[in-house]
Amino acid sequence: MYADLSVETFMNGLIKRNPGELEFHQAVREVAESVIPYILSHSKYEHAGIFQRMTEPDRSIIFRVVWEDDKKNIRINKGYRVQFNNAIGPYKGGLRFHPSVNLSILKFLGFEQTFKNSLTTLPLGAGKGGSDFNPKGKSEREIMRFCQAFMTELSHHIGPHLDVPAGDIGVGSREISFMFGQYKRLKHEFSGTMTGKPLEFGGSLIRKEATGYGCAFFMEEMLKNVGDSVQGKTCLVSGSGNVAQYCTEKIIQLGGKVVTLSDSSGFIYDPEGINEEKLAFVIDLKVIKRGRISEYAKKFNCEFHEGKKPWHLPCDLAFPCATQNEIDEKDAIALASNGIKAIAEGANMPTTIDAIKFFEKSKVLYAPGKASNAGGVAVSGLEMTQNSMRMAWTEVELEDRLKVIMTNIHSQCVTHGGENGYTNYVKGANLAGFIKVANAMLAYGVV
Ligand code: NDP
Ligand code: 2IT
Repeated sequence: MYADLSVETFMNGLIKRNPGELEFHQAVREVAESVIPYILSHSKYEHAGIFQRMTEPDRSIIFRVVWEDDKKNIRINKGYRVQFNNAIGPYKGGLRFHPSVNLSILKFLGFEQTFKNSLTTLPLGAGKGGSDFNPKGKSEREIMRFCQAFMTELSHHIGPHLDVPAGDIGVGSREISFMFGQYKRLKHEFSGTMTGKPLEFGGSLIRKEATGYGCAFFMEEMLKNVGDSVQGKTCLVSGSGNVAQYCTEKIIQLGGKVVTLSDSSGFIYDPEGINEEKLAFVIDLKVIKRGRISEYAKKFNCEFHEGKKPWHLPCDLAFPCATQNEIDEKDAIALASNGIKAIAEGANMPTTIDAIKFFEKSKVLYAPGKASNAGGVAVSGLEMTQNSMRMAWTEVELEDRLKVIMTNIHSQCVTHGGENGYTNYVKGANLAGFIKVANAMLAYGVV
C-alpha cells in the first residue's frame, strides 16, 4: 500500500498533518524508528495502514473552562481530552494541569500511553487530557472551583466503560477528589470513572506509590538481567512530586542511595543520601505545604543548585521523574563520562532523541518511560478491577501484582529488544506495545 514507507517519508507526512507539534513529532519518531522496519517485514500491518491510524487520535476534544478566582475575577482556561486509541480497552490516562499544556504535549502523552497501556498486560486503551491552568499559588477554593468547572464539561466525554482519567503533573488526589465529586453530582451515579481516588471512596492501596515503585522495580529487573542490583548504588532522581517521592522510597528500600531531588527552581544535592525521615519532610513539603525543594537544603544543610539539573554529578543510576526533555545530549554525555550504568524513566519522554541515541551507542542500559513508568497506570487498571468487583485488595497483594506486571514488561522488552547480548529497551517496548494494539485493530476488520 505504501511502497515508499520509510521513517523519513512517514515523518514528513506526519509533520505536514500536525504542523508545529514538536513534542508529538518527537514521540512518534522514536516509535517509528522501531516499528516501521517491523511493519515492512509484516505486510498485514502495512496494507491496513495500521501505524498511520495509530498516530491519529480517535478524537481530540478542546473546551473552554470558566471559573472565578478569590478576587472575583472571571478566569478562562483551555481544557482538553485526547482520546487516542481504544482498541484494547476504554481510553485511560492522566490529566495534567500545567501552564505549558497544549495539544502537542497531550498528543505526545496520549500516543505514548497507547504503547505503555498495552505493555501492562491489562485491557486499557489510551488517552490524555488536562489544562493550561497553573495550580501554583492558587488557594484550595480556587483549585476546587477550577476542578469543578473543568469536570462540568469533561463529564460529557468520560465514563467507566468509555474513558477513565487519572492524575499527572499538577493533578493528585486532592484534584481527583474535586473532579470525581463533581462527576458524581452531575451524573447521579457512583462509578469507577476516575482512578487515583483516595481510599475512602474507591481508591486503591499502592496507586499513590505505584509509578515510583514500579520504576525502581524496573531498574532492579534491568540490573538483575546483567547480574547486578540497586543495592549500594548512588542514584540521581529529578523532580520531587508524586513519582520522584515514591521512586526515592523504593530505591532506599532496595539499598540504593538517592543524592538529588529537584523542582522547576533547581536541585538539592545531599551526598549523605536521603533517608526515610528526610523523605517524609519532602512529602510534607510538597503535598501539604506546597513549598519549594530549596527548603530541603536549608533544613538539612546541603547544597541547592538554582536553575540547574542534577545530571552532571557522579552516579551509578539515574531516574528522571520530573518532565519531558529534561536530559539532552550534553547531559547524556556527562552521565556516561561519569560512569552511569543505567537509566529508568519515571517521567514521560524526559530524554531527547539525541540523548537516547547516545545512550544506545554507549551501551548504557536505558528504559523508556512507556516501559519503566507503566506501574502507575497498571495499578490504575487494578483500581478499576477492584471498583468493578466492589472490593479492595490488600497492600501486599497489590505490591506483588505490581512487581509481577513490571517483571512481565521487562521480559517483553528483552524478547523484542535483544541485540547481541544488549537489550534495546526502546525497541523492545515499542514492538511489544505495538503488536498487541495492531492485532486488535486488525481483528476489528481492515477498515
Ligand atoms: P507532580 O506534579 O507530582 O510533580 C512534578 C514534578 O516535576 C515537580 O517536582 C515539578 O516541579 C517538576 N516539574 C514539572 N514541570 C517541570 C518543568 N517544566 N521543569 C522542571 N521541573 C518540572 O507530577 P508527577 O510526579 O505525577 O509527574 C512527574 C512525571 O511523571 C511527568 O512526566 C508525568 O507525566 C510522569 N508520570 C506520572 C504518573 C503518575 O502516576 N503520576 C504515571 C506515569 C508517568 P515544580 O513543582 O517546580 O513544577
Ligand atoms: O502517564 C501516566 O501513565 C499517568 N499519568 C497515569 C495514568 C493513569 O491512568 O493512571
